[in-house]
Amino acid sequence: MQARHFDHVWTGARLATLAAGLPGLGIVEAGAVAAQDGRIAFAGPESDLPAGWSADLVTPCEGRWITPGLVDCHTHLVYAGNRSDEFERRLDGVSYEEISRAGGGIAASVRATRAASEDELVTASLPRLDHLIAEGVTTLEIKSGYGLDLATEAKMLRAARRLGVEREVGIETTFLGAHAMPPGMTDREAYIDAVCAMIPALAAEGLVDAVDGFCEGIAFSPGQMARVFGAAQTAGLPVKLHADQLSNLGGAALAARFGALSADHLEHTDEAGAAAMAAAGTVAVLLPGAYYTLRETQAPPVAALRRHGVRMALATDANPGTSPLTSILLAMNMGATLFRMTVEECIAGVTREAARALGLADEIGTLEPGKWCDLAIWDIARPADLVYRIGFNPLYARVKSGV
Ligand code: DI6
Ligand code: FE
Repeated sequence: MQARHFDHVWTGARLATLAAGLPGLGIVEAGAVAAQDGRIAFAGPESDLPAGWSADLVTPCEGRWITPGLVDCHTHLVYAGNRSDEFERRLDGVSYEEISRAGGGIAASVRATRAASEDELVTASLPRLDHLIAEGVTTLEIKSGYGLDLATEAKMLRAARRLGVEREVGIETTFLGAHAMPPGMTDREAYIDAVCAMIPALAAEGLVDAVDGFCEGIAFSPGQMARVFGAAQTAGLPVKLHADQLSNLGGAALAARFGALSADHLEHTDEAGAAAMAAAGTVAVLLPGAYYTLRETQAPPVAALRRHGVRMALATDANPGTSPLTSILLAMNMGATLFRMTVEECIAGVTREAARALGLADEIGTLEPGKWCDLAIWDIARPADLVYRIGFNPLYARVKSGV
């Protein structure tokens, strides 16, 4: 029998596989990973590699740790303009709502994003993307929502897709037309009609992987979001929701009712919401960057989510207003320190569970044969170092689809 030949093998590594069948992080000491045609062909104890194996390329890892490539499953990475002036005004005591009423906030980003060309959006977003990539991110989700008209939403989504061509990174796009009311428009139901009409148009262009909305007193009601979700389902698209961030409108339960991939934020979600999410298999995406920036005091109900067996992911929510955060490592630290998530939950939250939140659980998020060979290789003593340190990046190497 011919000995097995691989494209690339990483040897002498310690693996946090996150594999479903293994307890905790699925740790394998003295491990190896083998890639073939961009996918993982083997991940496990080096001694279990097939006898007589060979490879085009062998990389000795010298005891370094390998995790699945990190997944940032909730970002608003594509936008134009700069709102650090609003940050300064908030430090002077002006509230987010007052800034919003004076034409700032989301409306300021909408003006700048409408005025930018697609090329300018790509150029403005690349440094943010590069920061995530430098921390081992191999897949991220990017939302629209700073256009609020068909042409600009399409431009944002095209720019997001192009980022995945400019860099070796997987991009999932989400249409967030129901983010805020467009400047100058006051009839919410009429705008929701327009959002519902945008969905098939954008989907026909292949620009949309999922549909999201902001369900909140200052944004859209559960009834309005249900209409958007109905249009998404008609177009065959999965949904997700900014739910219960500032108040409890039953957003988590609404998301669960539509079989949402995820419900995100959840600071004000109650026991019934957690139970509904568990029953629907909807992932809880926790966003400590926004909680921190807004200096919120009510943390999401992590204990209830655990009790009900809801899967928890963590993400940056990178956006120019409430979470100017482009560090997934800092999001992990905040998940632990602010939300009391465990090290295991934080690491699973940016790998296996983040993949699940994107509907990609069969493709990425763990070190298991058949999945894309997306790896982050770390100069760390223990996995906890990824969560514990603040402002330090121990990434040694990053691999996307075996390269
Ligand atoms: N929730 C938020 O907090 C942000 N968007 C959302 O849906 C606000 C984004 C911004 O201020 O630009
Ligand atoms: Fe968000």
